[in-house]
Order: sequence, then C-alpha cells, then structure tokens
Amino acid sequence: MAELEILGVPQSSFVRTVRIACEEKGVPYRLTVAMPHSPEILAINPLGKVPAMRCGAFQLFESLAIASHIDRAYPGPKLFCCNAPKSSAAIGSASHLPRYRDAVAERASVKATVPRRLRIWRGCGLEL
Ligand SMILES: N[C@@H](CCC(=O)N[C@@H](CS)C(=O)NCC(=O)O)C(=O)O
Repeated sequence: MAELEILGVPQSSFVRTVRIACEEKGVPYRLTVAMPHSPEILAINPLGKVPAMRCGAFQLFESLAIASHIDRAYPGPKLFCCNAPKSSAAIGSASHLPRYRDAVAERASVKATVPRRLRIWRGCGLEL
C-alpha cells in the first residue's frame, strides 16, 4: 500500500484525532505540516479545513471519515466496532476529543492508569 500522509497542523485536535487513530492501529504515516486554506489543503478539501489525507491517488478530508478509513483499510485493533451503539458512541467521543483529552488529563493526575495513551498523545503534540 502507498504511504499514508496526513496533512495539517499538529495543534489541531482534528488532526490529532486521525494521528491517534494511526498510533492506536500501529499504522505508519507521514505528517505533512500544512496550514488550513494552504494550496496543499485546498487541493484536497475545498473548504480548506485540516486534516486531509493522501494515500497514493486516494484523497480524503474530515477527521472522522479519515479515522474510519484508516480503521477499515489497515489491520490492527478495531477502533470502530460493528456494534452500532458502541460505534456511534465512539464517533461521539472522537467528535469531542478536546473535552475527552481534558478528562483524561484530569484522571491521569489522580492515578497513572493511562501511561501508554499519554505517551501516544504527547507524541501527537498534546501537552498534558
Ligand atoms: N469537521 C472537520 C473540522 C476540521 C476543522 O475545523 N479544522 C480546523 C483546524 S482545528 C480548521 O481547519 N479550521 C480552518 C477553518 O475553519 O477555516 C473535521 O472533523 O475534520
């Protein structure tokens, strides 16, 4: 399979969502830093929003569409399960990632139950 390229800025929680999907699945990817409305982004997303994704000739935008594609196109642990309510709940959580991140940070300060997840998220540019 062609190299998976994620385009966007690391500060964006939507970019983090798709990077975390890659990290959780163990899918190698390249982050190309590109600002919203830059020519690279507009070539993929007419709305100019990040993230965007490229894999060979295939291009995609919208974080949840990208995360869902990564989940279905690559091997590794399932991020979105086949059970409709659980899958819908996962999509809801991903939509509220910034708030979820704060909840994780709060929990982590009380008990260190999520060291791996914190390492992954730090790797994606999150400051917890
Ligand atoms: N629904 C989009 C939202 C993406 C989004 O709003 N990204 C922000 C960066 S965090 C952006 O590109 N903003 C530029 C703009 O709204 O014009 C997704 O999930 O990918």
